[in-house]
Amino acid sequence: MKGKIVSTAGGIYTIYVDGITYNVFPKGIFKFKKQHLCVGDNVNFDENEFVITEILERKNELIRPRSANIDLLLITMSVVEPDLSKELLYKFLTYANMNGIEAKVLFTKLDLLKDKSELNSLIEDLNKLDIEVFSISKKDDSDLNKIKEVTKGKTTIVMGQTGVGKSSFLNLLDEKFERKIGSYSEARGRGKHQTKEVILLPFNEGFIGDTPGFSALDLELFKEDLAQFFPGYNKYYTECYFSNCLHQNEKQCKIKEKISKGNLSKEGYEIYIKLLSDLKYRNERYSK
Ligand SMILES: Nc1nc2c(ncn2[C@@H]2O[C@H](COP(=O)(O)OP(=O)(O)O)[C@@H](O)[C@H]2O)c(=O)[nH]1
Ligand SMILES: [Mg+2]
Ligand SMILES: [Zn+2]
Repeated sequence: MKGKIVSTAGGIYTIYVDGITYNVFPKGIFKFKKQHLCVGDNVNFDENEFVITEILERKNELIRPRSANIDLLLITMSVVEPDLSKELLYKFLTYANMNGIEAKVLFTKLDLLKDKSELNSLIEDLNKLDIEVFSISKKDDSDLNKIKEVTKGKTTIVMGQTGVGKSSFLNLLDEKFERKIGSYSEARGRGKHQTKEVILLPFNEGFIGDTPGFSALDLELFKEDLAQFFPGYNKYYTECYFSNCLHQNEKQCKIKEKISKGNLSKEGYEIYIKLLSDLKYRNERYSK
C-alpha cells in the first residue's frame, strides 16, 4: 500500500493513507543502504507485516526541519518576542530558494507591535520580490482564510524559531490539531522544545507541518549560496562578470547595477552584506 510518513518516534513511522494511520517499521535494508526515511516521504508498505518496503523518489528534501516532498515553506517570524530579525528572515528565504522550494512569510504577534512602519516597509520589499506575506495576531485572524487558500492540496511546512507562535497558529487554523503551546520565557530559557520532530497534520486536502524550533546556525549556508540565492539575486546572478561574484567590490556586478537603478532594494543589500560577513566560504579549504 502507498502512503505518506507523517511522523516518527523511536524508530516507528506513522503512515497516513486516506484518513487512516498505520504505525510501521522500516525494513532493515534501508539502514543497510544508508537510505534514511523522513517525514514527508511517500512510501510503499506492507500493511499486514507492518514494514516499509520502498521509499518513492523525493521531489525535494530539507535537512532542517528534516522533511521531504515540500510544496510550500511558511516562514514564520514574530514581530516581537522574539523581535523580528530581518537577517534571519532573509536567511530563511535564501535557504528556501537554494532548495528550490516556494516560500511565503507569516508574521505573528502583531498585537504586541505598536509602530508598524518598519514592518510595512519590509512587507513592501518582500512583495516587490513576489513573496506573499500574511500576518496574524491574537486580535486579528483575517489572513487565515488566505492561508487556507494557498495551502490547499499542498504539503506545507511551518518553519521558524521556537516561540514565534507556530503551534498557536496551527491551532487557529484547526483547533482539532491541539498543538502544545510553549511560553516565550521557556523558549528563551533552556530551549524546551514542545515539538521534537516534524509532524505533518492532514489539512485542507494536503498536509501542514509543525516543526521543532531551531537556531539559525543550524542552517547550512555558505557565502557562495547567499550570493546566488539571496531573494531577488538569483535572476541576475549569472550576469555578473565573475561567475563567483559575491557582489561586493567586483567589477561589472549586475546586482550592484540593479541596486543603483532601483530594481533591487538598498536595505536588502545591507542585510545581504551583513549576512555575508557572518557566513563561511564553502570552498575555503581550497583557497590560499
Ligand atoms: N500576543 C501574542 N502572543 C502569541 C501569538 N501567537 C503566539 N503567542 C504566544 O507565543 C508563545 C509561543 O507560542 P507557540 O505557539 O508555542 O510557539 P512555537 O514555539 O513557534 O510553536 C506562547 O506564549 C503563545 O501564547 C500572538 O499572535 N500574539
Ligand atoms: Mg511549537
Ligand atoms: Zn555580482
